[in-house]
Amino acid sequence: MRVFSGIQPSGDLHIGNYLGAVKQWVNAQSSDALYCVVDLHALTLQIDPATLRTQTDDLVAMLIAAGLDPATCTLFVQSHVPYHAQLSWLLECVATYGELTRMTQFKEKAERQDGYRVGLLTYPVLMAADILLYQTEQVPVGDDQRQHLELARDVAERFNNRYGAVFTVPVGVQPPAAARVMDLQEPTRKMSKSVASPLGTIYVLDSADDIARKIKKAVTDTDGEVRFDWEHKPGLANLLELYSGFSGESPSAIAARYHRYGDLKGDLVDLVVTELTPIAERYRELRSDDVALRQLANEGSEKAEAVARQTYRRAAEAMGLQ
Ligand code: AQP
Repeated sequence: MRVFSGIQPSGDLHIGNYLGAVKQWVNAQSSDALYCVVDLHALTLQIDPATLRTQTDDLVAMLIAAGLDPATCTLFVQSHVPYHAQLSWLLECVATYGELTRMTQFKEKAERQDGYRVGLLTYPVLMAADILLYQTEQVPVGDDQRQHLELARDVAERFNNRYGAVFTVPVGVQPPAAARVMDLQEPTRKMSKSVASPLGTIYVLDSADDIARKIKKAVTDTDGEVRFDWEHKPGLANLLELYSGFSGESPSAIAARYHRYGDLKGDLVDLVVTELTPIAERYRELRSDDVALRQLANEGSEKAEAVARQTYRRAAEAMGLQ
């Protein structure tokens, strides 16, 4: 089963990225799985060049620390493989303007800034290219990527109908729990790298004290009853989803074992700290050797490029490029 997914080096990894995406990637890793640090996507928002370079290294180290083994799967950096940008252009000539302006993330992000870049509008096409280049069957992603994935499927089908069967049509897969982790202070808003929310976001590299403080201050409600109910108790439901993401138990079964919010929060702190502490330790070791880290990423990029080249050539030829 060919698996592909990507993550932007646009800030520190938070537990939404970890549970929604990275933990699934670790579970699905095999010689047929490719995971990518999508640095081209990070250019859609303002980012200092030195920061982008550092954050790309940080993220490669973090993905390995979280459990990806570059000897098992292919771990690489998107801009090292030029076919992503090249296929993206071909697919921009298949996708429509109407499709892109309907993307919810585009509308939300464009609203937050004046003079947004064209890349903010077209980046779902680049994401389609990322996926389709590898003849991907499954894309493990968080729930926020559903709409973009639907676009990748539509573009693949349209291309295949118009020019001949070149692309595998991928399906998205979400984890059973924590597919959309919400901000701990505003549980109706997604936990996010690009929106600063110091108490609402738990980072994988947070200290045990910070994790405890953030979970203990997480917004809940005043009725005091522990039950899993997204509509009426979003703060508590978010904590139960997090608990489920870390423990594997279902949110309702967890809720049934607790009578007090404080007890649930205390146990959740222990679970999160126990899982994240070794990842942070391993990350610091890996990050202390830049040369080895870049070597690993370069090896991954070579493996990825060999696959991408074949698909790109087939797509270009099908469209009439010589
Ligand atoms: N809150 C979340 N809960 C579950 N999964 C999430 N993901 C992101 N946020 C959550 C998943 O993480 C993967 C990588 O995401 P990304 O780096 O491509 O960036 P993003 O979706 O743009 O997430 P950010 O950076 O945290 O937030 P925004 O959008 O505000 O910039 C994806 O699989 C994503 O689904």
